Amino acid sequence: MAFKTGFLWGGATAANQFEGGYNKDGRGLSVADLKTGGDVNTPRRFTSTIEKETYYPSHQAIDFYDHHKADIDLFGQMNFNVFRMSISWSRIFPQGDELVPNEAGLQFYDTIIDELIENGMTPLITLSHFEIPMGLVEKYSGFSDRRVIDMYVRYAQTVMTRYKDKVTYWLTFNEMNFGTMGRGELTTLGMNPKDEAIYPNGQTENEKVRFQALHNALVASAKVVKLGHDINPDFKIGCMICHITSYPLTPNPVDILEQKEFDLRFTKFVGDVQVRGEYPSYMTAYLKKKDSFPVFEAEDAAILKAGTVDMYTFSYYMSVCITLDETAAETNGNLMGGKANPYLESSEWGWQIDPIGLTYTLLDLQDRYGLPMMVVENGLGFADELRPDGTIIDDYRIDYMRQHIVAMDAAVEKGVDLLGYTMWGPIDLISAGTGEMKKRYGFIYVDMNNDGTGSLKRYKKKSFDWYKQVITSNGRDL
Ligand code: P53
Repeated sequence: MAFKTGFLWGGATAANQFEGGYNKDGRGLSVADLKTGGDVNTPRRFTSTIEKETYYPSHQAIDFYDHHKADIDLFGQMNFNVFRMSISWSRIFPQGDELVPNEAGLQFYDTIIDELIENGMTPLITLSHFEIPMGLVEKYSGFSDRRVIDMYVRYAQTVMTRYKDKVTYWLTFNEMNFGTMGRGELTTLGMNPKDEAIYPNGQTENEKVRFQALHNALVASAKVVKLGHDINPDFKIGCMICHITSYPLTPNPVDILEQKEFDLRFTKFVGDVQVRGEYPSYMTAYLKKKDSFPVFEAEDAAILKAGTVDMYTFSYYMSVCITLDETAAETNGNLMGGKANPYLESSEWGWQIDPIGLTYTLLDLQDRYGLPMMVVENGLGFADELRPDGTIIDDYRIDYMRQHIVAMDAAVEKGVDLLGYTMWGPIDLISAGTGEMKKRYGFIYVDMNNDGTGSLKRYKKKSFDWYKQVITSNGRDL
């Protein structure tokens, strides 16, 4: 096994899927608080106000807000030395455009960060994980208004300064590359939800505005990287990309080219800007041709150049096949699209399980950027069964993770500089894609149903002790 000493092992979460306490301590509404529950067949809806009879999973989530001490203790029992979490922006700036932060919100994170450190974990903090204060959505249409850049910077400055001696690892935006599709526009960019009502299903009628908002968010991200380095030169600040690894379905050159374009435009573009500090020519040409190239203010090119990231982090769950053949089979229920790979099996949610694809991806990224990397999400969503005796036998999850850890090891042996691994959802939490509870990733089972009912009691799954052993042996004992 090749993992370096001090390799970071842990788990990853996001405030809106995990915390709950949505109206505690003066917290303002975030865009995530207006997304309804759903399931693999029922898409989540966004409602412009809170409907009385409707279930919104983020409000309670799994109530980490009231369980944090015991939950963090459990992570400590598995010997985590890193814990990825996001700060809920609207807990700190309830409307988003205040000049002074909400002290009670900050105190909540003071407690959490101290508990993590006491339990042996270094925090890895995402500043915006699929959410933005609703105040900024309503008043400014989110990042489509340039003024929101300064509000994001003020928020980042507040928390980076407060935690400068406690937190070293920061990510500016989660899976920002969703902004290139008609998907991330609401959750990450905070564009006016009315647009989503008019243009459902990610149609691209407002593509030009969306790419302007994405540009503004890229400028905001770069400003915060620079600012973070001024606050503490030891900070390690990363991009976070949803790495949908893709293969051409056939050796037909038209499929090869189609896959290349998908990979560049969706998977690589945002990371290219954040790592290299400028727009790649393939995207500039593509956007100009479609008249969607964003307006650059005079200082933007210099800001992007000055704010390049220290590390490349990404989520890796699956791979997809790309082809021009529209009749090719899809995998069931995969909200990502992409075609089925005859050599791979899929999860119940249509995500194709591909450990070798992780070795391939790490090599590809090492070759492209040469930066230290972290796999900050990976895991298997599964409808686990809680047996009457209180056990959960999740051998399938152990298998999935074992194979992906072997795949990371193979990449490290081939020269990849890998800093750590935070698997997704060490404790069961709300699914981002479907809003349901049934799609579980954790080592810790949470007794809760899709409609939010349940005791919220925590149970250790079989994988709990397995992961502990993996960490204790630094990835040797799998
Ligand atoms: P869920 C789609 C494809 C890949 C990653 O996803 C994705 C998504 C969004 O559904 O998001 C990341 O919960 C995201 C997490 C999310 C996790 O993957 O849909 O950063 O917030 O929970 C898993 O199964």
